Amino acid sequence: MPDVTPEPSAPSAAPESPLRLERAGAVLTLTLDRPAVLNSLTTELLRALFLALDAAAEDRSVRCVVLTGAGRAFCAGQDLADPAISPPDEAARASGAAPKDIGHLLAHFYRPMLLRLRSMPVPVIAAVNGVAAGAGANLALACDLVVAARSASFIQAFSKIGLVPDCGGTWLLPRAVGRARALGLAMLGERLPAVEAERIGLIWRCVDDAELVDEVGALAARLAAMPTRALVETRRALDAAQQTDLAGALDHEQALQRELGFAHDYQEGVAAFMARRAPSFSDR
Ligand code: LHQ
Repeated sequence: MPDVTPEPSAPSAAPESPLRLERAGAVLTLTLDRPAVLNSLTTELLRALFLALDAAAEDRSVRCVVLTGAGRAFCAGQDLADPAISPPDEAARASGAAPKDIGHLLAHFYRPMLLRLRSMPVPVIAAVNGVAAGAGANLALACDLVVAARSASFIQAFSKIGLVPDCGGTWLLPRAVGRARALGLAMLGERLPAVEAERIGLIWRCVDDAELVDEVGALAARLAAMPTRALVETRRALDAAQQTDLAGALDHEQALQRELGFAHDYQEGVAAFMARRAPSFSDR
């Protein structure tokens, strides 16, 4: 059984870092930490997030990652005041300054971070403590399980500033809630309360605000004690099945079961069931 006992966390990032890292047993919590601007994303924060995820992927003692926000918001998306993206003002335009290439930001910061997140070798939970807007909403939705506080909300804010959903939104939204709801959310950019997000299947669960931390802590500890490799192959298989027919999905399931059937966790799971004892999973 992996160690999932909470223990005092050691500070692992510089105090001025926009990302806070805390360890409790096998669970790593990453907190977006720019509360004054609703944890909006700068190149520095996106880079820190990528590096923290990458390090967690390499660290075999991490068996679950939780992503959350400091203060009253989860994340308000791209920091619109970041000089990396802000359009030139009138004076700068008059003197010939060209708008910034925001595609560059997507290519070099958002894309690697999101692909890193979606290919984590451990389950990732989003603990959505408050508003999640623009890229912040899709960052949450890219996690494996999304648990939101009742006061939280999701806003596809992109259309309000003349953009399309990014951070994987065009891919994630229709898969989660179907084309009609995806288009409604993305075109109108309205605030979707957490309870509605749960009702339409956009997120796993909505809980009372006061219970978010405990609920997510318990869920993370539970996932950390489960057969990690099987959980991650489940994510991959569900994603892959979106692009194949039934026969293709059956082939993939068969190949995965064959592989997992030779692995420790399956042997252990069955042995524990037969012996009526708790299993001790260790594959990752
Ligand atoms: C912010 C932000 C923010 C900076 C609140 N930036 N300061 C990718 C690549 C390249 C380009 C562009 O985009 C993207 C992807 C995207 O994410 S696009 C979407 C960007 N996000 C938005 O458009 C959301 C903007 N924020 C809002 O609409 C509101 O702040 C929400 C609805 C999230 C929350 O509203 P309130 O609860 O009323 O809070 P507030 O608006 O008063 O914000 C509090 C402070 O946070 C405020 O600063 P201040 O100094 O006045 O207290 C805001 O300016 C700041 N803030 N979002 N994205």
